[in-house]
Amino acid sequence: MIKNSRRTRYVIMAFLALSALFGWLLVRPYLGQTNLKTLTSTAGISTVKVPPGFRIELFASGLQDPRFISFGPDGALYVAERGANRIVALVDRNRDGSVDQQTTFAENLQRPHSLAFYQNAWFVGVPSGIVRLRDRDGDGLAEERQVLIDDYPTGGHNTRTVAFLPDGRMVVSIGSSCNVCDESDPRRAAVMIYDGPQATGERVFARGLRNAVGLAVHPDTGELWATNNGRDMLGDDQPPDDLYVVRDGLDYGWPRCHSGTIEDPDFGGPGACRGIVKPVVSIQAHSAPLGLVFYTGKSFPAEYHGDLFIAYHGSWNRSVPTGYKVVRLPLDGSEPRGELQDFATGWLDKTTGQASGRPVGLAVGPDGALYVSDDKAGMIYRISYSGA
Ligand SMILES: [Ca+2]
Ligand SMILES: [Ca+2]
Repeated sequence: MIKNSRRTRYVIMAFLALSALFGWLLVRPYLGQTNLKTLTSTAGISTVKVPPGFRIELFASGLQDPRFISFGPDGALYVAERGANRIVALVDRNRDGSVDQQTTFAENLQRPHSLAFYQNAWFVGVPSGIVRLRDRDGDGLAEERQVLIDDYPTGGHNTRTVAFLPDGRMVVSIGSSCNVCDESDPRRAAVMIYDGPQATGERVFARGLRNAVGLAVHPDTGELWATNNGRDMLGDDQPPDDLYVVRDGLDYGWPRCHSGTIEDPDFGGPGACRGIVKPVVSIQAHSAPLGLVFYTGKSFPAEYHGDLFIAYHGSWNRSVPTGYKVVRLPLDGSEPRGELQDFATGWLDKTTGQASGRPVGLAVGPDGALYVSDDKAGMIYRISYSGA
């Protein structure tokens, strides 16, 4: 009797162990993928307004400090998930406007902020330099990792934004170490340039850019455009943040001159703005313009084609908060055709001064929609046009 019950117990235990093993084998391939559908909530976008005919929906949520975003040739949206020290790839398999597959492309990266795809590899900006990642066998995971640059000065503004010019030269923007000061390292408050994706031939491309977080190449002219965050502690409205075309060898003024015309009270003086580049447009001070993207899609109305979108992260030190929105600059080629205008607003509650989200990165999808990352809400939004 005792013997029989012991045998039964062994059989049950063996059965349970085998079941657990088979269950694990069945589930294992899916463990790297999260079904985000179950995590999504529309709470963060219920207050956001877009122009008539457009709609905004939640593409992804539950991300940790998502910064810049970029579509890969595989159609996945790659995200520099800074708070998780990784790059994730998001795929909308059933094309319903929200993610249903998330895979980790690369992890154990030190606070990645930017990423750019060039010649079959991703180039990622981290505070200390640039890392090159490549998925050699096409399984969605980067097994090849090369630290291209690892000697950038850290501290102060610590985002490093990487981009490629049409001729294959690599550029990286590096912000200042301080609000306003004389830098000892010429790589600070500058855009650096390299001969190509191997990061050789480092030199300063443009200087005097306090914190040019956003870089984008104009699709027709090949010019490098940048958003620049102006200095603080000169009041609510001075100096502006700016949008620039960044050209080789030019000086954009910081710390002596702001926005092409404003002499700094501490570092400026007569003649401080002589020879300093003027912005394409000036932006309300403390808006904190970050990501920018030229609209190269087809699904928005024709008047939007070739226009520029800019994400304003929003102010941290202004008496009345500003920013927290996505704006549009209508362009004819590279000439503004009008003023900056609001495109997506409502992350800032103007009565309480509280923000529900902070736009950071922008990307135009293969579907022509505009994708917006939000590092406060941990979300990515999709803005599409369906007709008025
Ligand atoms: Ca989907
Ligand atoms: Ca791989």
